[in-house]
Amino acid sequence: MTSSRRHFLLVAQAAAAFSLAGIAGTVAAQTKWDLPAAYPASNFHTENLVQFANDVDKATGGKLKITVHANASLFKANEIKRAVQGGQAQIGEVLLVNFENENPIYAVDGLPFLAASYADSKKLAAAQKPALEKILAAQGMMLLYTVPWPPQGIYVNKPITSVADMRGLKWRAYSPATSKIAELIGAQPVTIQAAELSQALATGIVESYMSSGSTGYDSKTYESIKYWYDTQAWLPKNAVLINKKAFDALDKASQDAVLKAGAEAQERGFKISAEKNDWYKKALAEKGMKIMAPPPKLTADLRQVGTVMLADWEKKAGADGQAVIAAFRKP
Ligand code: PCA
Repeated sequence: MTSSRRHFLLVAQAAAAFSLAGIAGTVAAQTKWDLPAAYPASNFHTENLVQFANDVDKATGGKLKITVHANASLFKANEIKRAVQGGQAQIGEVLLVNFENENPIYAVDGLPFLAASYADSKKLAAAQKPALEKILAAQGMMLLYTVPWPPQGIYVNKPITSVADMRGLKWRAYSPATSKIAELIGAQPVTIQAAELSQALATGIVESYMSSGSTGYDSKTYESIKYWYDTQAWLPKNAVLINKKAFDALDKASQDAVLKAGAEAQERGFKISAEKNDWYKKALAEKGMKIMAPPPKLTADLRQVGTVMLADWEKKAGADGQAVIAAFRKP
C-alpha cells in the first residue's frame, strides 16, 4: 500500500468514527415521546396539543420530540390512559369522565348543572385537581393539564319541549354519565366515541346525544340531525397525562420545559374553548342546524336529572368526593 493510500484510509476511518460518534451522540440526546389523542387533528384540543409539542421542541432545542397522534389513530379513546400507565405511550390525552367506573372523582365534571359555566368549570377543575393527582400518582402518572370542552347541549332529530319527548330515541353516549342520562330519560343509549361518531350518524344508529358544538361540528352532525338545544349542562375536560417514569428520565431542563409548556397549554386551551364555543354555534347554524335555547320544561327536567345524578355520585364518591364538592362550593 502506498503511503498516500494508507493516509486516505486513515482519514476515511477517522471520518467514519467521527460521524458514528456524532449519530450516537444525537440518538442519546434526543428523546421521542408519542402522544395519542382521540379527537380530529382540526379539533381545538388537538391543535393545542400540537402547539404544546412545538413549544417543548423549541424550549429543549429539539431534545424532546413529542409526536401527536390524532383521531384515536394510535390508541382508542378508552385505551389511552392505560397506554400511558403502561408506558406504551409516554404522554396522552384522555377525556376524564370516561373513567368514572374506575373512580367517581374522574367524573365530577360530567354531572349536569354542577359546574355549567366557564368560570365554574375553572373552579371545579381546581377543586378536583388534588384528588385527581393522588389517584393518578398511585397509577404512576402525572396530570399535566386540563382543558374543558364547550358546554354540552342536546342534538336531537326533532323539536322537543321536555325530556319525555326523547323517550325511546336512540341516544349516543360517550361516558357512563351520558349513558345514565339516557336511562333516566328513557332513551336507548349506545356508547360511541367521537372518532366513530360520523359513521354512526351516517348509518342512522344515532337520533340524539349530548355534546358540545365542537363535536357536532367535527362529526358533521348537521347532515343527519337538525336541532341543537343549548342547555349548557356541563363542561367535561380533556386531561393530558404523563407516565411518571418517562418524565423522571428527562433531564431537569426538559422537565421544566414540559411543565411550562403544559401550564401555557392549559391557559391557552381554556381561552380557545370559550372563544370557539360561539364560533361553533354560528358554524352549525350556517350548516342549516337550528340552534335553540332550551324550552323551560326541558331545562327543569334536565336539572331534575342532574339532582338525581349528583346524589348518586356523592354516595359513590364518599369522603373524597365530598371534599371536592366542598372545595368547589367554597365562596
Ligand atoms: N365532545 C366529546 C366529549 C365532550 C365533547 O364536547 C364527545 O362528544 O365525544
